[in-house]
Amino acid sequence: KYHPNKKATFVLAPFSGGQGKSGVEDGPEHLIQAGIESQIKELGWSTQVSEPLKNTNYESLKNDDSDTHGNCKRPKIVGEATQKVYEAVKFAAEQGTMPITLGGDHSIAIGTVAGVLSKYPNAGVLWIDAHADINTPLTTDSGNLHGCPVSFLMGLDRESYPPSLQWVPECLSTKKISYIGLRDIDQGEKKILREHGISAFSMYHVDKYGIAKVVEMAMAAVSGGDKDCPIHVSYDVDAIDPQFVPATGTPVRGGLTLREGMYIVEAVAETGNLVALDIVECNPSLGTEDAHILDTITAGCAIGRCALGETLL
Ligand code: Z70
Ligand code: MN
Ligand code: MN
Ligand code: MN
Repeated sequence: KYHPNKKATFVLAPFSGGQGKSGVEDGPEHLIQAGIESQIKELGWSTQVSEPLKNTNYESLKNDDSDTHGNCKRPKIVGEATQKVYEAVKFAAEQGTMPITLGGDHSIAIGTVAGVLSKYPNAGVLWIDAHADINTPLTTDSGNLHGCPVSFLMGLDRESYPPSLQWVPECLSTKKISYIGLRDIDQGEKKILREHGISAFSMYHVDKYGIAKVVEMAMAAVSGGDKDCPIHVSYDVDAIDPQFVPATGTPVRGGLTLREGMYIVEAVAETGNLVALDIVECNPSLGTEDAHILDTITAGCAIGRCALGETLL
């Protein structure tokens, strides 16, 4: 529906400043090396590559201990990098292409979601993750900004934002997001989810209803009755169980099977309403053997292919 011409833009976001572990900045290169772009071309898409963080030096700036604001770690580089990703995703969407952003840690979704919503203001967001990533600068214990992107997009606790993130538009309504795969949520986050009545399907719901029903309910929740509602999928690979996706910063046992993880994006692809995809938190440095890295990267590629229609007949 939204992409009859099948044009996609790979937005590379090799950024790790939203959390402490290095290596996640190598995710985009590994996914490209593994052939994600050529695989999607084989599905009939034409592709281009955008590198908004090229010639930046965030990995060395990561060691600047003075870059803090309250409890938040590295707000300056997160603010700068996400703004660059925002411009690139916005431009790709305005050109009528599907932005496929390869992370990097999940803080970059501040840029991707804001960019997509500037082109499609009524888009719904499916946040596929073991974590809710909805801490605010006031609730975060870790200070890691990859645990906070959703709250910045919603403008929660706005008065607490570091100056470098005040550019973020308050663009995401609490009614336009639904989570799938949750199983590791902080107390402060639970309170936010409850108080705002945010749609969320944990692993408990996946077991109770099955993945097909959960995806149907999540899409209905963000679409508000509009069968043509554009959908942005922000996919943290740690939603999938670490037995399939071990090389990620915060593995949590009891996750989605690889097939359940693929089904989610297959079902979105089937609607024709997908307008953007993020694949984040692949960290090749955290594989303790080569098979861990291969499994993780090939799962990332599979998510991309399924979202762009591989398994539709
Ligand atoms: C925790 C925090 C998180 C990913 C960890 C964890 C957040 N709620 N997200 N790994 N991908 O630090 O705020
Ligand atoms: Mn590196
Ligand atoms: Mn996560
Ligand atoms: Mn995440």
